[in-house]
Amino acid sequence: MIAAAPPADPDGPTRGAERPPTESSAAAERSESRAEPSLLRAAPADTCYGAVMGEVRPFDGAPDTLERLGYAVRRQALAGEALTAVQAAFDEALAVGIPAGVADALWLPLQRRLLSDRRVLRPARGAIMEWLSPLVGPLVPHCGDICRIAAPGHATLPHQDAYYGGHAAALTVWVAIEDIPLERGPLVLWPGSHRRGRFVHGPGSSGILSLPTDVCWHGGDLAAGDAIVFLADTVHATLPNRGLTVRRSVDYRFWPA
Ligand SMILES: O=C(O)CCC(=O)C(=O)O
Repeated sequence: MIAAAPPADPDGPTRGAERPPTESSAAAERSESRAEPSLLRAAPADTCYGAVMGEVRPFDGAPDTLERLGYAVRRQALAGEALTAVQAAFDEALAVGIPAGVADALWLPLQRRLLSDRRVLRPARGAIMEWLSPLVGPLVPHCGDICRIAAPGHATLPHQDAYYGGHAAALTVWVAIEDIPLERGPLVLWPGSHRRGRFVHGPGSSGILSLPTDVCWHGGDLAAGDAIVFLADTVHATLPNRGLTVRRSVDYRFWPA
């Protein structure tokens, strides 16, 4: 099995986000993450590529594909000061160290601490809503926004956000906070999957139990600030991060107002 992160955890801990880790707090976080393995799960890097089977074809870049394909891409949805502010907040959070891989003891505690870090999430939300509202109508922020650091070797398994408590009408917006070429594990989506009903998901964050092996995914290299909006029933996943360092992204959830 490949590593998977749950797509939405509104209760993601922010506790301790501003306190420097001590040896005892690091030990406590290590045992906490052992106690709740479903928050994030890692698998050996050599099992990567098992989750996203089939081929990955380039995104359809038209602005109006949300209804038809279940997703739409907006290049440079985040730019300038908003992007710089998010990048700076990530840098600050990662000042304690950058996890080298899924087996690095630093990764899960750091990801847990960052999960819903408002310093990272807040600067970009307005810019994202400015782009999205003309496309889909008025929106209100929904719970479950997440700051992600995907360690080398990590991939998120195919799933539908609606399964994890999201309402079918909710929208997710996933934003690359740095350049994320295919080998660094960007988001990929199964176009049209939002019309195939709800798939059976496994326990925890194990994702969809059974997918056709010939799914044609849509994906591609992303640049810092590129955003993808998708419906709660659109099946999505990430490719494994085969890079040498963490990949940074944020994802937001919205309701139609
Ligand atoms: O970034 C990831 O690893 C997964 C993102 C995801 O599944 C989501 O935003 O719903």
